[in-house]
Amino acid sequence: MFDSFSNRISGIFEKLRRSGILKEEDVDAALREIRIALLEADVSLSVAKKFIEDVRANAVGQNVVRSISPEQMVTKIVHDRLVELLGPSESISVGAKPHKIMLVGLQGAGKTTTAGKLAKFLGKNNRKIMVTSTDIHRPAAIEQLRLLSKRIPGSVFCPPEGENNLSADEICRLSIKTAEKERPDVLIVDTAGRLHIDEVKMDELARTKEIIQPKDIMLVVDIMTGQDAFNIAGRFSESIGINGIILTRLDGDARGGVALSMRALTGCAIKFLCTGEHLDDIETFDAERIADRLLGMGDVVSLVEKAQEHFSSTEAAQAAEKLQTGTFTFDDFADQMRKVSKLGGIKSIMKMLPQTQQLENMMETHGISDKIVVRNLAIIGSMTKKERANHRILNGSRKRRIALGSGTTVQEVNRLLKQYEGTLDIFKKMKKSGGMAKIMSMMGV
Ligand SMILES: Nc1nc2c(ncn2[C@@H]2O[C@H](COP(=O)(O)OP(=O)(O)OP(=O)(O)O)[C@@H](O)[C@H]2O)c(=O)[nH]1
Ligand SMILES: [Mg+2]
Repeated sequence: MFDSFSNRISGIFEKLRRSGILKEEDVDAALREIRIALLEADVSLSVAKKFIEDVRANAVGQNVVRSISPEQMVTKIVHDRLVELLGPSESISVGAKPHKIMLVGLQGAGKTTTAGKLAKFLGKNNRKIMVTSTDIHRPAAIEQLRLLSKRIPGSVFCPPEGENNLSADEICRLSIKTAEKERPDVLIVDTAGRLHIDEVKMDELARTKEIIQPKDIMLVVDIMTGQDAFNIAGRFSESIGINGIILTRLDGDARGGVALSMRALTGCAIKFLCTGEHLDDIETFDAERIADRLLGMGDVVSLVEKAQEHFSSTEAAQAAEKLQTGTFTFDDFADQMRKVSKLGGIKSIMKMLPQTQQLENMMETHGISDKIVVRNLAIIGSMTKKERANHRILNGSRKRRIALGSGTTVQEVNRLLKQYEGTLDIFKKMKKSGGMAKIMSMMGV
């Protein structure tokens, strides 16, 4: 979502880098361009203006010295101001049992999906999670969340199956009663969405708030809403009070200005970012990290965090060792592909890395995409152990047998071979550029 903004900013810094000693007109020119980049990213005018003033004041105040590279200096100042603009990085700190969280927002903003994601996210460390939905308005809305919650082991769902005719208030009261019995660490309450903010909706939400007494009321906002997001936040804030915002659909092509302006315009902190439809597509809002991402430094930290959930450091060490010694087999390749899928797919990993465009082009050249991962796994599954250990023995007849066994074609088997070799190539290049080494070292390898 921040791609074009981030590319522009990197371009501006690149120019500064070439300019040697920092002169006032260089900074002025850079600031003008940053201002345009902010506006193009859909950041509101007042926020962009204030941002540039802050950066300028700081740049002047710092009395830039010749020994520091101008680009480093301005990057640092812009980075720090961005962190400030984005707001404090505070997600939810789970407090006294049960920590009650209520989700509100317009129709289709992603509340129910987010309730499932939050349940999974907060359910780590063996926390007991209870999930409830008061959405009696949309048919099957409660069922939608019940199905999501089934994927969170040990979670409790209210209302129980078969209790179909309860009012929103009754569901709230039943949830409180159930929570007293089940004693969950966290209770997540999903509510109904409406196309527009109206009195009836607000009344119902106010009653839900009254009965549940949530510690956190999170407004779920689709980033595609654009500038209107600020009005929505304002209205919900006035009517029932919110103390955090969760932005969804960051995987789309919205320009990101909403994320940049939200705190400044509403005074309300963003707590989570959602980046897809899967239960794992949620991350805590970390201003430092986003500022890094915006300034083209890549988001290695969040990649590492995600990776750590799926790879153990010994496994990573083994993979690195194999890649270095050239003994990375098809078995390892299949293993990596499965893990990449678990991490949210190739694209989501690429987004977090610096030099993404370059790497993406390489992936394209080598025909690597999430769609064919499944077919590739089938192809590898049809290979013998010997073939998996040494791809060089794959001759025409072996390829035909594998294609037949996996329900694919010889062309696809050939394509996989090319990809496999391409992957080795990419790893080699990443290693050279320091990217892989950095990731590996952060993973404790
Ligand atoms: N791409 C993408 N899709 C998302 C994201 N979050 C939710 N969705 C999708 O958006 C659609 C609506 O999501 P819901 O969670 O049902 O939205 P809701 O706010 O509960 O909707 P109502 O209950 O009708 O008000 C679903 O198809 C979700 O899969 C996200 O971060 N990225
Ligand atoms: Mg819903």
